[in-house]
Order: sequence, then structure tokens, then C-alpha cells
Amino acid sequence: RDRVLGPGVLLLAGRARATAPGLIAQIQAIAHAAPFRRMTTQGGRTMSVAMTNCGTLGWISDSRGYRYTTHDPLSGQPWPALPDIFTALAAEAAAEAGYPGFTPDACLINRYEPGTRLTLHQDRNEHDFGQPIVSVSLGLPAVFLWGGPARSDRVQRVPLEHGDIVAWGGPARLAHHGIHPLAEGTHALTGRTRLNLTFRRAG
Ligand code: MD5
Ligand code: FE
Repeated sequence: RDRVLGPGVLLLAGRARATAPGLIAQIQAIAHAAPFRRMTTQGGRTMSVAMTNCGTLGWISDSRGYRYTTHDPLSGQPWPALPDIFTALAAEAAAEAGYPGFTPDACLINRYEPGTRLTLHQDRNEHDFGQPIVSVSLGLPAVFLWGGPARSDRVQRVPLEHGDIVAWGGPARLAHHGIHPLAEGTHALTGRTRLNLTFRRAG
């Protein structure tokens, strides 16, 4: 099922399946130090996705807007370090997709439960849009919504399953995207949960 989804975008189907148990164990350790939390938007809404981070930079949203921080605002501590297996997997996937030398400094960890969604948005808080983004899906399947550079561009629906890795770069880097409300289900490794790792070079 490996395929090019569009210019600059490669789906590596099931590529994280073998390392998934190790990735999930690391996520549990990270969440112990930096718990999942539902962040608020500048407009005062609570996001439906629960988030935490690892790496030298972590993505946050609060009443002042979206940005990257070096420290977890909940604890005042630096975000947990990026585990080596995370960095290696992201670099390997990026290289295979045509982005050699990718060294992420940020990993946003998104947690979804049935009903959780992520509304259409662009990822614009990074300094260099020439750097790709690598996303790893774990647990329950989801329908990824993928549009274009304009919010009004038509939106494709791409099913993403446990272990799928997608590398986004080039012309796709500023595409609008989101996650359709998660369907009910249970997964052997994660239960009633989808986890997504989003690797970025943010600084
Ligand atoms: C997710 N997370 O499944 C997705 C995976 C986020 C987010 O969107 O911002 O936390 S990342 C998918 C992505 C990243 C960058 C560009 C594009 C898609 N794209 O051009 O479609 O939780
Ligand atoms: Fe995004």
C-alpha cells in the first residue's frame, strides 16, 4: 500500500508496525512526565484532541495563541527528550520519502478517542517550511482530511491505519488538513485510542 498521495507526500503503509510496541511504551513514559492535556485556543475553545510533546521544542496553544515552547507550562520543566527510536524512525521515513538529513527537534503527540476530531488547519508555526513533517499513526484507524493551500480547495479523505507513516513536504507542506471524528472501536495495543506522532523541525 506504499503510495504517493500527491506532490511531496509519501505514505509508507504499516512501516511503524514492528516498532509500535516500543513507541507506545515510550509514549507512556513521556505522558508520565508531561501528561496529555486538552489545550485551549485563543478564541477560548477547548480542543478535542489531547496533546503532549517531547523534544527540545513542544507545540502549545493557550489564550495567547499557538507557539513552540522549550518547557511544559504544566510542570515548568523542559519537555521530555526525544527517544532515539523516535528520531531514527522519523529520519528513516523522511529519507525514504526524499528528504535526507531530517533531524526533528519537536514531536507533538496527539491522542484521539472515538468522537475526537481535528478541524482543518495549516501547520504554520515552524520557521522553515522547506523542512518536511513526518506523521506516525498508532492504534485506532482514522480518516485523514487533506485539502490544498486554500481553505476552499477540495478535500480528499485518506484512511490511515495503525503503523502508517506519512511524510509531507514540498508543495504539500502548507496544505489544509484535519482528522474526521474517530469511529468507535478498540485496538489490541492502544484500546479505545488513536495516537499520532508528528515530527517537525520547528526551531
Ligand atoms: C494527526 N496531526 O493525525 C495529524 C498528523 C497536527 C496534525 O495535523 O497538526 O497535529 S500531521 C499531518 C500533516 C502535517 C503537515 C502537513 C500536512 C499534514 N499536510 O500538508 O496535509 O494528528
Ligand atoms: Fe497539522
